[in-house]
Amino acid sequence: MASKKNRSHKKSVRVSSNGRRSGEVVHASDRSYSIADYRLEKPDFSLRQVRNGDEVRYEVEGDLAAEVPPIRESKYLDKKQSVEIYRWMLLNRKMEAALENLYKQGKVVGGVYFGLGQEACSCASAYALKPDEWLGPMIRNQGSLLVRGFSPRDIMMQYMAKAGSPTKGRDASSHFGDIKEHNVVAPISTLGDLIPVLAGVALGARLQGRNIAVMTYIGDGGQSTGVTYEGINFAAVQNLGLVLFVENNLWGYSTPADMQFCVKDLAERAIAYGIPGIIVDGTDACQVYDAAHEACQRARGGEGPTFIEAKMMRMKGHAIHDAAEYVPKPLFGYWRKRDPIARFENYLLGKKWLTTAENGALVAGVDQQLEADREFAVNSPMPTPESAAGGVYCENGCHEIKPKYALPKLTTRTIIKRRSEAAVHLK
Ligand SMILES: Cc1ncc(C[n+]2csc(CCOP(=O)(O)OP(=O)(O)O)c2C)c(N)n1
Ligand SMILES: [Mg+2]
Repeated sequence: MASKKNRSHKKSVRVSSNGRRSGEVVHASDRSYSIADYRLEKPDFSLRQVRNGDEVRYEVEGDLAAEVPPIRESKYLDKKQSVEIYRWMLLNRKMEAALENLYKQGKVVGGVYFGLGQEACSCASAYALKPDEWLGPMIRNQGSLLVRGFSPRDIMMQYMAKAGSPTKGRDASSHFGDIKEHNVVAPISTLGDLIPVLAGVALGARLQGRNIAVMTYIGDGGQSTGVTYEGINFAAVQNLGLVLFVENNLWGYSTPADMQFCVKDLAERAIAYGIPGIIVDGTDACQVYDAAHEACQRARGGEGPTFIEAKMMRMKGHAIHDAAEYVPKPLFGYWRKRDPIARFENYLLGKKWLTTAENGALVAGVDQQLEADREFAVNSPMPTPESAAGGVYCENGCHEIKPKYALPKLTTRTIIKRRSEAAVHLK
């Protein structure tokens, strides 16, 4: 991985406060950073924009007939864990199918965003966190929310703006979290803004004497924002336990990744931050989990952030209103063959970690749970008009933020004392 070399490179060069280097000189030829790549195949195609008068369309070029690779054996997952992840992925997919139906029945207020094709990335990554660690999901990470303990019922009620939903009907989309039980920071729509927030959570935990892993996500489009750079850089220089999944699903709205950035792999950007970068096949739950687990372990050991690029394809439009007509059809065919759930299911059956009968029972259990949650959510009440006036200002001390792990090691008094000592020293 890139990190060790980067860090030793940092040590060998003295940099003065004005940025001038002194001492040992590092030649470009000495730089031998590398990015770990866990994939068993490297898709080889690119998109080209074709203009015909006012009409703009994309054409795909490359090898779309390649065989689907096997799932890469996990170094860490046992049978029970693997089956659990598989179940989360199924729940994720089937819950989104239920949401789509609810939308078509006119029961959803607002839009619906799907993570179709990205279930392995959401579920296997969040599965690597410990319960008292933190997650900041984005819109496609409903699977991560399920793994963190939100129920399909919570999510369905949220989309239908029901009184019992996490935001009590105030938001009809994914803007909810829970800082008390699930340790989930609500998604921030302004792309990239979650990254410094999660870095801040890791910093807060450190001030309380704990190195924890904090995980968040950004897309191939969103990673171009300035705050993405600021957030990762902050985490890097502060050595904070940020685990960042860059979900390269090949599209940001209707912009193909090929028109969003020029680097071959987004993970290469890790080199510029001086942190480890890893590439995984985002449709392979084992690769996603292994990379997430290793990054979490680094975070817990105080070794700083990790940048993980997960490659896959967004298998629907940006949201339910977008039919994704601009995506060349052969691309869907290619990625459908790499469906993360079907691949993982075949892997588990082939390994005899799941029998056909067990699989049938598991699928039926997921269907049953979803049907019960859907019924509950559909039949639960909308908020009363009067309730709109409540919950705006603090009514019961809920704004009080208590330390999660311990009291900060540095008290205000110590900081003031140190500052005044420093001031004396300067005089
Ligand atoms: C700073 C900022 N710019 C633009 C937007 C509008 N916007 C919302 S989602 C989106 C596309 C994001 O694409 P990507 O990051 O690849 O994520 P994906 O939708 O593929 O998961 C854009 C441009 C925004 N929310 N924030
Ligand atoms: Mg994208």
